[in-house]
Amino acid sequence: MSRIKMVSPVVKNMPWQEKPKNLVGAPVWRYSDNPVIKRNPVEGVSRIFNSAVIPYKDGFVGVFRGEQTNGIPQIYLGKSRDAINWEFQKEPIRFVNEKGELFMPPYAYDPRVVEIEGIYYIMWCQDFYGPSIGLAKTTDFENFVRLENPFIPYNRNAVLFPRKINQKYKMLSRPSDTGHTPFGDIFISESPDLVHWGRHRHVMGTSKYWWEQLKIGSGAAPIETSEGWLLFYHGVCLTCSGYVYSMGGAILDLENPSIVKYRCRNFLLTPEEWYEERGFVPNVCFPCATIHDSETGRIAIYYGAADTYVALAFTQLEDIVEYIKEHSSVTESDTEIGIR
Ligand code: BMA
Repeated sequence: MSRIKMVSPVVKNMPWQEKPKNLVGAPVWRYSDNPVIKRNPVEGVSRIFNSAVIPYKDGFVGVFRGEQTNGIPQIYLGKSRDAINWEFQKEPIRFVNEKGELFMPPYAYDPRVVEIEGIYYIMWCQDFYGPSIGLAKTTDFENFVRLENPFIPYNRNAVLFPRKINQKYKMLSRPSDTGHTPFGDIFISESPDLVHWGRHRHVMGTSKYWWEQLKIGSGAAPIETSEGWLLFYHGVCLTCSGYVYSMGGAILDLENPSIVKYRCRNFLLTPEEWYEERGFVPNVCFPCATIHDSETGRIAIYYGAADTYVALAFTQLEDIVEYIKEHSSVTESDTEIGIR
């Protein structure tokens, strides 16, 4: 019986493979048949990567970053029975405004999806006179209504918490610049209605550990556990041949998530396999979602690989929380409330 509890629904049909006996390092292991989404997955789309999935009815749905053959990313809907084999819609998701009129972002990438009180919210990065965060809601994955853009430019890597905290919606994000931002910390903002955002707080910045020394950004929606919010995020290192994206892990305070309780000084996953090291952008592991089961503590992590594929890795709640705690190194700027 696990001492650490996950506060979320039971997902009996989630994908899973047992931990390999010869695993070294962090307790995160790759799916043996990675990548789960390969090149040219849909007519007119050359690559799908950096995408998010969620249980829906008796299967799964996902919002996928589809790099169209004209080079412009849009978000595509996918459905699956097993969260491994996906069927994609042939056209990008058709977003409308609150009057029901077509309202497409000029481009859209790196989507996340979160359910709060029966409504599914999708967040992504889009042009709003510069890269910024787009937000939409759906209840049926057929009709997608855009809400106000939560933040002014420039911003990326937004993800909502899967429930209100002290009656407020909370969203992580990573302020940035117009291009391949060479800096960045994770912040949190709150809203009573998903329209008005404020009470911005700093959550965590880069660290002295080189794999995350350049910038970081939130990844999958935080998972509620008895130890705090378990966050998988990305950390970036600058090398003489470009950026390297790895996955890190932290645990945020449940009631006050701008406070970092534990933060793992080691990466949890770093580019090692051919599909992570080789592709449109080499050396990228970019987590955007998890599927997790509170009964078994199993966690499946979906991550973009080399800006070319979607790959899957697994971990187990107790193992990963213990590993993060054992290798935790937090600074004053992590553990303070985050306002100056
Ligand atoms: C970031 C984002 C991600 C991408 C990464 C590596 O700035 O644009 O979508 O995976 O760069 O190219």
